[in-house]
Amino acid sequence: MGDCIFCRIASGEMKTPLLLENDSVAAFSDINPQAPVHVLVVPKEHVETTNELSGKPELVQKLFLACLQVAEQTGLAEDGYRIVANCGAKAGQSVYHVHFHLLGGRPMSWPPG
Ligand code: DGP
Repeated sequence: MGDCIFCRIASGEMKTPLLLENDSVAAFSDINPQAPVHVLVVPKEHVETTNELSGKPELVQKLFLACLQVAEQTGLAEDGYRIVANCGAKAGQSVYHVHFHLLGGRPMSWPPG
């Protein structure tokens, strides 16, 4: 997917500091942070939405474990954090390359707007 911004970041084509990288997953800070720590965890392969993850359980595991690892790395694990995945237009997904938002460093209310 040549025009996908997250493909370009995850592949290293677009220079963005990565907080975590392995064979399948990359993590980097959100360009428009909604919390003191706001990291996006993405697969290296182009997958559009969480719907398409249903046939990829190993990738789901890797993505989730990467979220937990970044939570540890960034000091969020002890105080708490939120993991969010927006799927589709009604959820407000704006980049159609699966990503988990890892948010923390401030109190958060529930439910979200
Ligand atoms: P969502 O609404 O769930 O699709 O969130 C997409 C997020 O991606 C949004 O919080 C802003 C972030 N984002 C968009 N373009 C870029 C980019 O080029 N670099 C980084 N680091 N984040 C981006």
